[in-house]
Amino acid sequence: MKKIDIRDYLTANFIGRSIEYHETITSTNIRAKEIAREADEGTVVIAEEQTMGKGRLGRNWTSPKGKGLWFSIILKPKVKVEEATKITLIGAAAVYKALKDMGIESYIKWPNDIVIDGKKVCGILTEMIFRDKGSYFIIIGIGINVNLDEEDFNEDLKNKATSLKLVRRSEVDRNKLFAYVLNNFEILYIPFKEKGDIREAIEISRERSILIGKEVRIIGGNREKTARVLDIDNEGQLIVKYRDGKTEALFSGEVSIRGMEGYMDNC
Ligand code: BT5
Repeated sequence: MKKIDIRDYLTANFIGRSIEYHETITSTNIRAKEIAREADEGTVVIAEEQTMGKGRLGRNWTSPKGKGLWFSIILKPKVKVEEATKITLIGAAAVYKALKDMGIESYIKWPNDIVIDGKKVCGILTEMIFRDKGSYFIIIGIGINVNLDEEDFNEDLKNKATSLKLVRRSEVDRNKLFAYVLNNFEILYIPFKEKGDIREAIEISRERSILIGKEVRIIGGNREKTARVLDIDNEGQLIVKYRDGKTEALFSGEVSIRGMEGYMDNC
């Protein structure tokens, strides 16, 4: 199996300039948290395989060996902590743009999924580490199903997940895609790091949204409600309208969005 080598493609100045590579690891997010304090901003931890890959809210992330891109970026922005959660949208927009650079069209399912043919091909997990005096680091973990085969997905995932290889019917160059994600991430991240400006990522998330205009189920805590998705606002919140006519702006941390029948059946 070829080790990750992105020297030919990386144009970013600080994102991905330092990479910690592992054959196997529990979770790149866990490892990134361990080294965040000493690491330079933009340091990336990547692994061929994760044995305890993490999704949001304690869920699992399937990460078979050598077939995906499972990595975490360490970030140290100076913006207010309330702004920091929006970084997930920068990750989503960067993956969308990188796939486009590879000639692959995709959609963004707010706040943290990339979707092709109605199935999830990438998930993003943003975590924060709080330090003294209100300072913090961010770990943005990105998992992309690059060359996974049908048999890499268990029964539960088969109808809601796919890989680039399954969509394209041929292998996709992991090195190129990895570098393209890092390059695009840096371009979108710089205005955010400097002035909290996330407009371009929001615009992309809106333009490529698979949710806007759809009827969805909103799952949060023990509640499940049906609503129509109206928009993504300039703060990166999802604006929904319930059947009783009330509208609400949802923050990314609090909910999961599903199609009426399954993951994103009505797309
Ligand atoms: C996510 O959570 O989508 C965040 C996934 C983040 C993974 C990266 S890999 C590098 C870094 N290190 C980590 O440990 N994590 C990050 P969520 O929205 O909660 O979705 C999780 C759900 O997606 C699971 O409950 C499954 O239903 C589904 N799932 C699990 N593995 C999948 C895969 N490989 N492809 C598509 N769907 C998957």
